[in-house]
Amino acid sequence: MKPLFRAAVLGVLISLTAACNAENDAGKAAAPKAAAVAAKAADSVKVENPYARAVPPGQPNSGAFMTFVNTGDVDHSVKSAASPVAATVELHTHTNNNGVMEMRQIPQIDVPAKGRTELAPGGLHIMLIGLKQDLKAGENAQITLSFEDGSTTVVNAPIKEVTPPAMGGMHH
Ligand SMILES: [Cu+2]
Repeated sequence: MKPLFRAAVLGVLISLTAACNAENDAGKAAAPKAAAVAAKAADSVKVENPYARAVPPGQPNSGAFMTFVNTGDVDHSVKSAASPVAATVELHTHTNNNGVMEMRQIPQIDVPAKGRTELAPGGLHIMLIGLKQDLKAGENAQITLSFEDGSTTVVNAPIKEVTPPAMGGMHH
């Protein structure tokens, strides 16, 4: 219990520090930029191989996948995503509930320092809910990712046909 609590406090302190820095930066907007500025999450986390799942016309939902690569020495996390192609965009994972794969929303997707986090069918994904347009293979879906420090990355995900993971495929 105690180490967990300490980690939580440390996390809060780090976020507080980050918030203070952000405030200071905003306050000094008119002043010349400081020489050294902490790297933003959006600069440290690279996005590799993004794609969105093509769906037949009339299908209400789809998913997008990509790999996050954290090149920095600080843990980062994706807190939310948005896209002009969907009314709602959520961060999701799959859990195996007695052999039944179920999806659920998660508050964030962590990308550890010097680490990578892969989003893939059957696992972590960005859920596109309430599609506003057909997702046709060969086109692109723009997705904006927001990180824990408020920085953002715009990803242009090619739309591709994706074969869903076979039911029961986990048992091979
Ligand atoms: Cu989902």
